[in-house]
Amino acid sequence: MLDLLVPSLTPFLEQIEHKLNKLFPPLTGNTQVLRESLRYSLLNGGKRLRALLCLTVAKMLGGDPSAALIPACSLELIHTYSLVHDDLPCMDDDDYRRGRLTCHKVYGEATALLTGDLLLTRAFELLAKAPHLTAEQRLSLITVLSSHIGDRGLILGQDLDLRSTDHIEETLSEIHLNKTGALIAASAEFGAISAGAPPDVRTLLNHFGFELGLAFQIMDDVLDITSTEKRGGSRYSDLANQKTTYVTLLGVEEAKLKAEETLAGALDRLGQLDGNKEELILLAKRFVYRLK
Ligand code: GRG
Repeated sequence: MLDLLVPSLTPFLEQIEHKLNKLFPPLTGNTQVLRESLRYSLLNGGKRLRALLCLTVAKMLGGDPSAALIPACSLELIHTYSLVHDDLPCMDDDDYRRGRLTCHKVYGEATALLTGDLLLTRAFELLAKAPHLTAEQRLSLITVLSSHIGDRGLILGQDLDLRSTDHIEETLSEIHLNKTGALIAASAEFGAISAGAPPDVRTLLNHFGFELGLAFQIMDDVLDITSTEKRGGSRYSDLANQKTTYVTLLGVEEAKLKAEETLAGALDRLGQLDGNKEELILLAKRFVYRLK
């Protein structure tokens, strides 16, 4: 198997988990149920790829790692919000996520809806109050995140996915770039903003993130068919839902090639940056090949 060990990954993962736990400790009283459902959804073994991407980019650009930690955590809140809502009966109607029952299966639909809303709201609150950053950086983070999850990003992607009736590659890549790529692009740009990088570097990392997100999603389609491991939902879930995927369009081998070419395109962009990019390159590969 690929040897893609990233030295900073374990300490970063520990910092992310520790901070998320500290931000959302167990509560009693009238917020108890909501807090339990939030903790159930957020603190349950996600790979934290978006947060890791933010921290790795910030490190690569020479930023203060403590400045990037809250932005990194806010990305995991948004990602979890999208998963909780995506699993609802009115969306993908999934019973399992990260190997256990989905939020609505445990807490009911209304609480799951509110849990997603809460994660979304608290993510922006965290950014508004993020320490070690200037007011301008906080505003940039909020602007980037809102534009990448709204109707020019994640929410648009989900809507296109729910509505799409044609089965062509162009539609599929538009869905993936918005639904998956936008938050990954925001994650890479978050690292750049936290490190105080100039606009051209932010833009380059944003484009890198979109392409990485597309590679990640194409590989997701491949792994849905080929993985022996039980992943987020269930194996063959795309097939069972009769969804158009890169595999149904291109076949497994071509789709895998497409994911690898797209990843190579993303990595090529990094050639325009100074500094040591090794850890970011390894993380991007781990991202696409879903290594823990
Ligand atoms: C409902 C507002 C709303 C948006 C839904 C992003 C999205 C749009 C839904 C999420 C479901 C989904 C299948 C997204 C595609 C991206 C993907 C493969 C997510 C899983 O990401 P991982 O592998 O998950 O990083 P972990 O569990 O490791 O965090």
